[in-house]
Amino acid sequence: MISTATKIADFNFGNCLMNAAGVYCMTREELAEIEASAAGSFVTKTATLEARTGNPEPRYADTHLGSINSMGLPNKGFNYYLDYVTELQKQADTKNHFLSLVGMSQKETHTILKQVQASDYQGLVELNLSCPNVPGKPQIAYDFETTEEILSQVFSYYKKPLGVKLPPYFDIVHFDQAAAVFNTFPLAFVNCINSIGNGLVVDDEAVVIKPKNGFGGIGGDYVKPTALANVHAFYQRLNPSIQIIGTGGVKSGRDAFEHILCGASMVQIGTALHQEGPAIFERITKELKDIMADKGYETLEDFRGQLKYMN
Ligand code: RRO
Repeated sequence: MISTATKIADFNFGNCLMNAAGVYCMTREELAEIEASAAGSFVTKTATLEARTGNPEPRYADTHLGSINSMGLPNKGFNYYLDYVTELQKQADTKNHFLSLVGMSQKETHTILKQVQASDYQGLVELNLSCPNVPGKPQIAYDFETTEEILSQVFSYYKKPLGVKLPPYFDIVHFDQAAAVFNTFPLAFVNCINSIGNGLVVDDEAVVIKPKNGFGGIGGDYVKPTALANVHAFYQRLNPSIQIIGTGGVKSGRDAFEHILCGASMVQIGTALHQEGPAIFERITKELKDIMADKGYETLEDFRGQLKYMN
């Protein structure tokens, strides 16, 4: 029997595939569609203390090789999502879930996380340190000092399982520096990668999204090599207790296989899910199982992190 089951911290998942935050996760209706699909879990849209409308439309565009977005953190406020995952948690046959959160300031991040700590929710939290699209707010995880400060404060009161969503890094020294920071905290996971921030797509003579004069986060085929590099760089550097979630450029079983080979314990799908809908989970699960069967692998542990180098 070939299985794509996996585990993050103490949470079991029947399948390693799920949505990436931002896609199919803004409303309960969308989340319920992922819950009912072959996905092993869902993550909610990154939520702030208060609801936000986000940036002006059009703010997402599909392109030949992927997507560009500058959504600007639209969400229904963290209580909307906290209530939903807490409600689901009470159901007997429920999956385990991820609640994605960040404040519009450090103070707000702590206000939110203190409320989650005090709540009945016992599931996983993903702290988004990498939103590229809020004008005037840099991606937190590119500033290692601030990242360290936030995480030190968070772990002084937050005792439930928590991971971080990271932006892509592009330099070996930055992989080393980032991993050194993350290794000092009891993180359950890091999720690599968020979209590649502030790309620009041009159609004829114009930008394709309205906010920020067309600048936005890039996803899809463009980002897979960067995503794999980040997954593997952190797999090589992080304490084994910190697991890796691989996100970026997954639209086939082969792409998911490569993320796992590079060290991912769970694999998220963003752009391709937006383009294909929740039926994608069944297709990619089958494709991944077919590859595993061809290679004689029965579980993800048989090949996770086993990327081969040249001598
Ligand atoms: O809402 C967004 O604009 C957004 C977020 Br919070 C994020 O983390 N990544 C992204 O590509 N878009």
